[in-house]
Amino acid sequence: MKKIALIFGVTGQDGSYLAKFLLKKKYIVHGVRRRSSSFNTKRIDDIYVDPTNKNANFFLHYGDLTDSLSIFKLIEKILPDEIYNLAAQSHVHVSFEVPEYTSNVTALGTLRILDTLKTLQKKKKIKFYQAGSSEMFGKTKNKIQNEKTIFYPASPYAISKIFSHWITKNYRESYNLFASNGILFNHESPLRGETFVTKKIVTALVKISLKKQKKLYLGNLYSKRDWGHANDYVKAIWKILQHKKPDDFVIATGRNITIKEFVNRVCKKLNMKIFWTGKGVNERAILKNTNKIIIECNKKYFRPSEVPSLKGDYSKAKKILKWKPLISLNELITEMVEYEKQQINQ
Ligand code: NAP
Ligand code: G4F
Repeated sequence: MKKIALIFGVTGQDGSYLAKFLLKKKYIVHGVRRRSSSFNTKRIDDIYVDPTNKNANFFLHYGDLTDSLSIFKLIEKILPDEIYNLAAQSHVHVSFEVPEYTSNVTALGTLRILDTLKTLQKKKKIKFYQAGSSEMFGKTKNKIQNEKTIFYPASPYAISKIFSHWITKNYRESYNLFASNGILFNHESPLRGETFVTKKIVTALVKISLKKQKKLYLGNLYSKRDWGHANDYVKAIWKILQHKKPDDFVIATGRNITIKEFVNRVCKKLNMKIFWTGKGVNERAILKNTNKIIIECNKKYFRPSEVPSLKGDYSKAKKILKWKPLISLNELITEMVEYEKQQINQ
């Protein structure tokens, strides 16, 4: 019998990589998409099949994490073996602008799924994965973070993720649900949302190198992030649910660099020679051969509260799940740059 998976957040970066991974593993995959006034399925259009096709193994359903009824009805109808909750208002900076909405989706949405699983557990024991985030460590003083590091959240997003983390643990301990948390550090890909910093930098610098854009505006250049590849990370997500017991795992690369170093590496990849000048919000990057400013900082992109440095210790996942990252940051940058060039040439 084929396993059945239900993915909340299937239209996002991780949802699309996970759906493709599970289809390769011969799962029947159901995904939840939100109603939107414009198409929001571009990341999964390549695996869409007409549901009337008798060989169809990928199905989309309308639903929303703010809507308990849609969640309950979908889970009761599909009765999957595994549920992956990847849905969230996932942008940290935006969470300061819409804190109530972020909490409703990113915190309460998880509770809505878990409570459905509790109600339905006599019908079926469904495994549950919660997409936790390294943002939960926030302003931690620990130089490297693992499953035992105390959380110090610095945004409405991170606080919502901590609620989801603990409610997942609480439902596991109180109702004996198979409910696990991943604590994933930043992971990127060509399919990353356009307003996250790696994608924003790569897209802009490729366009600048081709003279299709003049400038890129950024915020804090000195925060450090531990960046991996989404394709490696969805394998870890799957392994977390295949483990014999529910548990919580940090997924990371164990290395971090600043935003400025990320910019430098992308410029190197594009053979763009730049130098930096100025300080704070006046810091800028100048292209050597033209002497033109191509990067400036803008207050708009600084956050009310910043997470200065994240670096993950994934030794538990390595030991128990036999997982490790396979794609290096330089390989990730190369893939993102090549994808962007192709998009422009199309
Ligand atoms: P993403 O690209 O922003 O995808 C988020 C998904 O959630 C999209 O499918 C989005 O739908 C959906 N969604 C948003 N609000 C919803 C709602 N009210 N009801 C139902 N669905 C809703 O995020 P991602 O990078 O793939 O990340 C996946 C998950 O991992 C998120 O929970 C994120 O917070 C978490 N996470 C990500 C990272 C990372 O570095 N990528 C690290 C740690 C944790 P639309 O397509 O319609 O917007
Ligand atoms: O790319 P970012 O927006 O990612 P952030 O805030 O680390 O959050 C991402 O990773 C989390 C895991 O740790 C996920 F849970 C979350 O859902 C999301 O996927 O920003 C990275 C860093 C920040 O320090 C930010 O201040 O880049 C800095 N930054 C500098 N200029 C910028 C910009 N970030 C954005 N988005 N845009 C800028 O112009």
